[in-house]
Amino acid sequence: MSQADTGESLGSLQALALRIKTWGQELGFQQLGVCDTQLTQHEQWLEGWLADGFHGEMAYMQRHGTRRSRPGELVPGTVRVISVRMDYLTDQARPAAELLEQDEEALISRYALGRDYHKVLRKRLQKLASRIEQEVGPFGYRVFVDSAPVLEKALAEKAGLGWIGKHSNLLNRKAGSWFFLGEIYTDLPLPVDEPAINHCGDCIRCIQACPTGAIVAPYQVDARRCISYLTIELKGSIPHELRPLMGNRIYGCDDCQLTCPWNRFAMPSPEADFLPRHGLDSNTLVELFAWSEEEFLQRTEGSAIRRTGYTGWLRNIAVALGNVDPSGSENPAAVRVALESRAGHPSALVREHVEWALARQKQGKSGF
Ligand code: B12
Ligand code: SF4
Ligand code: SF4
Repeated sequence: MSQADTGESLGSLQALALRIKTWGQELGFQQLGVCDTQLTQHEQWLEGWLADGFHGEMAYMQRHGTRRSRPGELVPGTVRVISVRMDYLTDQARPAAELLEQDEEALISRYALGRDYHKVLRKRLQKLASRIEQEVGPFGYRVFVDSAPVLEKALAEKAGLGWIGKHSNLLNRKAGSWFFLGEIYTDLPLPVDEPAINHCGDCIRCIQACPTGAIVAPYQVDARRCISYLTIELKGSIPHELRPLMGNRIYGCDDCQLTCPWNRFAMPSPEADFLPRHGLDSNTLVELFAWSEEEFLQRTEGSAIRRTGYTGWLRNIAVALGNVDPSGSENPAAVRVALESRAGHPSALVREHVEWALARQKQGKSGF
């Protein structure tokens, strides 16, 4: 290839990268960046995290060996990753800070109030890939959102979308951290973007705010203590010592993000798909505990909440009901009656958590 050809193809790849950014915005992504596939340092951190057992029962985190940290091993031929961000914060939900103050209300993390993000992002990423294909012809690519062995935050940091904060989420000076990530692995040698710079400084607010002490060191989350893991990923019994610390958080947890100063700059998402469904931002624990399995399946259709399953859902709410302070409750009998109504549930997991919750309620004021 002559020098002129090389210059020309570089120029056209640069122009293509700019056009991809514009198409990304048109498809509803707030940001898009490109990085190479070199993740050596992150691979070491991932290995350390696994060696410490911080993944708990998430066997899928270690199942794929180095394919998670080496994009070219997962999809041969990959030389670049197009990383995207889609914001999910809504200003039409009851504020989490308000719900945290009211222990009889159910607190569902912000990301799970609306439609399952996997579906929303995957569809748009596929459209973006098809748009690129129209322009350049057939090319090698695969789209990912969360479900595959991909180090999404590390790639997004490299692609300039933000930095991995001490709570281990990706955050951005202009947008905070209330966003999802997705990627296109590709064989197009696009020009790469500048990695983002870390702006956590001396701040340790997220570490201090974590109710269960899950951020065991800056940038290191022991998932086994994280309420998000306990309420979503863990299939069995929730460790007794952590239950009282979970409060009314029944699906996921946002405390480390709620306290982060950079989230002052987060903007509400324009996506109607992420608006709260079925009043999930404003139900009492007693109301949700009364849902039958059919109601659960119907009201969580197309929602990420399905992941925890009906028994997981009841398990989580039982813990939260146990955590209602009877001396501060207007109707402590309603909490007890709700728990007793499930005391004979066919699932041993549910029964065990209900028993624990009833015992805690009986302790009365002294238990809180
Ligand atoms: C497993 C997982 C979890 C687990 C474990 C969390 C974790 N920190 O790993 C659990 C169930 C706890 C979880 C919870 C949540 N998750 Co999650 N989760 C994932 C998943 C599938 C993999 C993450 C991963 O690779 N972990 C492996 C470990 C090693 O990574 P890490 O802890 O982030 O550590 C990195 C850095 O901290 C750094 N590092 C590690 N040690 C050290 C040491 C030093 C000194 C330094 C400098 C750096 C450093 O390197 C590591 C590798 O990059 C991703 C999707 C994906 N495929 O990437 C979504 C993902 C990370 N989750 C997401 C979300 C939204 C959440 C929750 C906010 C949901 C909620 N509200 O409940 C919480 C946040 C909890 C938290 N503080 O992390 C989003 C995050 C978006 C964003 N803005 O960053 C993702 C990207 C999904 C998506 N597609 O949008 N999650
Ligand atoms: S999501 Fe909640 S429990 Fe998990 S690290 Fe953040 S504050 Fe701690
Ligand atoms: S709360 Fe502070 S330390 Fe934690 S991620 Fe935000 S800026 Fe970084």
